[in-house]
Amino acid sequence: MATRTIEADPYPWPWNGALEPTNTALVVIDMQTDFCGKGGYVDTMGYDLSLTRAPIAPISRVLAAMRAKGYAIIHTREGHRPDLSDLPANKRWRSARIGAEIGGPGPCGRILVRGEPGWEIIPELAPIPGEIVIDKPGKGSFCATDLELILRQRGIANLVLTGITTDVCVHTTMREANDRGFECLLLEDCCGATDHGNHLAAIKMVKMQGGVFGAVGRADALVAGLP
Ligand code: C5J
Repeated sequence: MATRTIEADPYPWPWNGALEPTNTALVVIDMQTDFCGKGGYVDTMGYDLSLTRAPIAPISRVLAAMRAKGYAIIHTREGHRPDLSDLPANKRWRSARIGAEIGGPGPCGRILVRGEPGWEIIPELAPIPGEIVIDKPGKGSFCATDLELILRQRGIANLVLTGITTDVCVHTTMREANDRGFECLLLEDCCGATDHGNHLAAIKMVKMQGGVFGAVGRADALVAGLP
């Protein structure tokens, strides 16, 4: 089998050169209005939306390239049931303390509640028919979801990770995936955090110890190297 890798740091990715449309998925994490749109959760907390909106254009390019080549595309959405039965009391309390109570009313409907306008994936990156959408109550995409089952059924070994926020949901997902044996590539320009220093620190953490959670690449290198 031909060896195919993508330019990445600290090693050409994936580790074994086994990059194929059939064994690799793109994961687009939480590109919802609540995290990058006016009136959403992150905006209500007072963070700079330009930081979480910066990855929209690079993700669009990666999405188009991977769709065209037949790769599996997986979108995730963080959110809770309307009755809030899956919302831990401490998560609700912390969000209330900062003035953006999960489940409470906001300009985009009830904050981080499934079915509300703020919870929807932004139109620029909306899933198309046939793509997988994972609804998750937490930060990681594997906790309380069927993501692992779906990946194993499809024979997916490699995950390209994009989305927001770098230091929270993207990092938690990368750590969960890495511990399960998936080979992860985080695209740094396809991620963003509510604090730029945290974004940079999260990228640096991946690259420690020879790639402790996988490797870090960029959208253009991925698109250029995709088989
Ligand atoms: C956060 C996320 N930051 N999608 N969620 O609460 O990273």
